[in-house]
Amino acid sequence: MAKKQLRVGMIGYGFMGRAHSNAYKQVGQFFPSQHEVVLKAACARDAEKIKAFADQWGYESTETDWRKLVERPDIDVIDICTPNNMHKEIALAAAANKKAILCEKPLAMNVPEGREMVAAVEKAGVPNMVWYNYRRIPAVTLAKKLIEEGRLGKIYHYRAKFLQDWTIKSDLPQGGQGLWRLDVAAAGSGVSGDLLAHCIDTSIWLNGRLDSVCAMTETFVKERLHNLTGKVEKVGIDDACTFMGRYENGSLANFESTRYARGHKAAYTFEINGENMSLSWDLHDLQRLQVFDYKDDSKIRGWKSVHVTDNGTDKNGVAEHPYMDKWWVPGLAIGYDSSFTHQVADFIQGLETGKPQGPTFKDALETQCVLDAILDSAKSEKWVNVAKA
Ligand code: SOE
Repeated sequence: MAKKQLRVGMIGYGFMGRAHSNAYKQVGQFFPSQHEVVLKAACARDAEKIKAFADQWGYESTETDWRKLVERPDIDVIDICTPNNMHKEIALAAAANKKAILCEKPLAMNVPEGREMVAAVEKAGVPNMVWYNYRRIPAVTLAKKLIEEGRLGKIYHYRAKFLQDWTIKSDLPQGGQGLWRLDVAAAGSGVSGDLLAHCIDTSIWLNGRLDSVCAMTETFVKERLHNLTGKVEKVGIDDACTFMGRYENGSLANFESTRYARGHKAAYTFEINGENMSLSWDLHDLQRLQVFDYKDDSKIRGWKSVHVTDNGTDKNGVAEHPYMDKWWVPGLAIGYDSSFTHQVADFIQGLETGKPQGPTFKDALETQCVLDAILDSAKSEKWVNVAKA
C-alpha cells in the first residue's frame, strides 16, 4: 500500500534543526508506519546558509520567508526551530493554514503567549507537539512505566539538576548565531526556559502537577556585548536558577540548573524517592536506570543498575524496555539522537491512531506555567502558586 506523505517544512537550521532532521531521516527505517516523512522545504532568512543546510540534509527546496512556507500547499507539518520569540507568531500562522506543528521547547516566551498558541491549535484542530525529547530516552520512559505500575508507592521527593558550563566566558556576546539564548529579547529567559524546562517537563510527566514554587535566580555576568546594537548591554537572562516546590500529590521538588558549573556539559540527572522504590537517572549514562526496590530480599537489597536494552516482551507481547526492540540486537547502545526519532515515531502514531501523543502544546503550557511562576518567585522573593494551564 502506498504510504501517506508527511511533508515537513523546517524553520531554522541550528543544532535542533539538525537533531530533528536526523530524526525525520531515521524514523521510517526503524519505526515503519503508514507514513513516509518527506523533507520538503527548509527555511531561514540567510539564503546561502539555508541552501547549504538543505543540501546537507536532503530537503527538496528552500524558502527565506517563513510566511511563504506556512502557506505552501505541499507542506503538512511545520517544525519550529527558531529562537523562542518567533514561536508564537509562526505557530499561529501555521495553525491558521491548517498545518500540523512540531515546536521546539520551551513552548513560548511566557504563559500568555502559550495560551494563545494552545487556543490557536485547538481552534484549528491541528496535531501539535513540543520537542521535550528526554521523555523518550528509553530509561526515562521505563521510569514512567514503573511509576504507572504503582511500584514506587507514595512519592515523597523529586529532585533534578541540569548543569552546563558554556557561558562562563564573560566575553561571549549576547545574540547572534548560537548565542541568542543569552539575549532575553530572543529567549525570554535563561537557564530556566532552556534547561529547567526539560527537568520540569519530565517531572510533571512522571510525578504530576507542580502546585507552588519558591525560586532563586542569579545573573553572574551582568553585561555583555550585544551583537545587534554593537554596544555592551545589561544581560536580562537568568544564568542560574534553583527552586523548591510542592507537587499536587504532596511530594517535594528540588531543582537546580546553571550554565556556570565548570566541568559539566549536559549533566541532566533526576531522582525520585517513593515509599517502596527509588529511581535515578543520569543523561551521561543514559541507557541505565538506577533502581532501589525495598521489596527485594533484604540479603541482596541495594541499588541496581538496569541496563535498558531489549530484554524481551511482557505477557501481551509488548517490549518490556520501551523502543529498544526496534533498534539493534539486545545489549547494543542507542543515544541522545534516538529520543528525537522516538518522538517523531510517536507523533506519527498519534496521527494514525487519532490519540495525540504528548507533550502537546497544552501539556507544554503546564511547564510554561511553572517557568513563569519560578521567575515571579525569584523576583518577588516569595512562594508563588503555579497557574493552571
Ligand atoms: C543548551 O545548551 C541545550 O542545547 C538546550 O537548548 C537543549 O534543549 C538541551 O537538550 C541541551 O542543551
